[in-house]
Amino acid sequence: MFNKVLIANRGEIALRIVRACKELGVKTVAIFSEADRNSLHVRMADESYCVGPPQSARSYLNIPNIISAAEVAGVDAIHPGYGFLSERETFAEICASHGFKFIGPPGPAIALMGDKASAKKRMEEAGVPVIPGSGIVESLEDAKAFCRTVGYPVLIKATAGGGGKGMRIVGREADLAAGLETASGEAQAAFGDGRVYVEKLLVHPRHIEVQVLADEFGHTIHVGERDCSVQKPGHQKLLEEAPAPRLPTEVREKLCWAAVRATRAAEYSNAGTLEFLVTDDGNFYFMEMNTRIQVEHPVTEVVYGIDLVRWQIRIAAGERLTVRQEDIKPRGHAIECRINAEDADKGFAPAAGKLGSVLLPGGPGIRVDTHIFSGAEVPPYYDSLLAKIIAYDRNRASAIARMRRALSETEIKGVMTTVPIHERILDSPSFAGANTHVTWLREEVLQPPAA
Ligand code: MV4
Repeated sequence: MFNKVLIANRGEIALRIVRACKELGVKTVAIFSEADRNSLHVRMADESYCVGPPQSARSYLNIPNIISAAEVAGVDAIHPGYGFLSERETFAEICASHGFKFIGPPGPAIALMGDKASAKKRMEEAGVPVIPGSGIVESLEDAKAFCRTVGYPVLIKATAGGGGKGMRIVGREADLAAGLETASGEAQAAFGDGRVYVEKLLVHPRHIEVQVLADEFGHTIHVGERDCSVQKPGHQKLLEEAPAPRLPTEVREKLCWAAVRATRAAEYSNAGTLEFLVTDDGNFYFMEMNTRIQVEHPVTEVVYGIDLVRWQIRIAAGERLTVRQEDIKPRGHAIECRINAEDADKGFAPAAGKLGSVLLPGGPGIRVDTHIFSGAEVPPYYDSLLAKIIAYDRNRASAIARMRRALSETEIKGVMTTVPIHERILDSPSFAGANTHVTWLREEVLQPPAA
């Protein structure tokens, strides 16, 4: 086991990793920007180093300063958390070349999954369903021929895009040429790469992802699935739950095994998540693989009774994954609400400022992962996540009731937060009926249909 680990992150995930290290008897080194000098992860770590000014590019993305801190502190390993450098292959390689174990997958696996085209190709080779696509469009005639085979509506995507950027729906052949022109122009402007491809448009799919864990000896398991369909416009998750409701058992089993096959095909180790689009006809399609721990990992932890962050550290330290697939059985239901410093009534515009009184929920079946406290500064430089409230109970209806109770107890003065929109979501009959999908929030809650 490592003697000392540097956490190359901030906020709630940095605190989460510090806690996992402490429970393993591992010393912790925090890094912080000048804006985070009084942050909780700095206070909780055994040592801390300032790595630069508030701007991420000059601090949390400043590889030379982070590596220097690791050298000075004499750490054995570096945990990247999520965001920042967590999926940057070069960072993983630089850690290794400086003798620090990167707590995550091998660099080549990060690179393979970071390139959407290579990821999709590897999935097809592993027999994992992918969305039927045209491949890079070389001519209008080719595109027309593809669309005739799959039928309209179709979705044009930019190969350099991601997170929904550069997507355009085309409903009929007469609009295809203009759609391709516009999408390619926008992609060239946004990404410097105008290549586009066409896919069959999946109508109202759900975003369901599968957690996987693999040690460095080839032992790979899945740890069930999470439904992350409740997303803000702009493809940012707002609420996640496990297990995925309204998912037929045979679809769940096929989905999870496809994820294990895909992980094995990627020569992967450590924690990872495979994201799928799932349609009501029981089909599912690989979307992408995230080669990091995710924000929403706690809903999996509470339902399966497994500590994913601790396993990340143990796997990186060369331990065998002693959890067997047959031991993985979900108990109850968990929902996570992301409490962001954002105003949902103003397009989720981020808020910043000094917090006033902070009163966070507790009681049976409530976990709160957060770095905030009364009087804490919420800087404008980073993502707006303040806290994750995870409500766990024996079934979904009880978990919803428990989460509503927890939200009613939550007080965060000083900035607008997403507590009110979560209360609206949980009050929604279609949420209670698990009738959500990836555009549900925008279509049913933010812009509800005229009564
Ligand atoms: C799709 C789709 C429907 N059909 N592809 C958006 C982000 C990117 N990861 C892929 N996305 C989608 N691709 C086809 N062929 C619907 C979406 C989509 C979406 C996917 C996941 C989570 C949220 C989403 C919100 C809107 C659209």
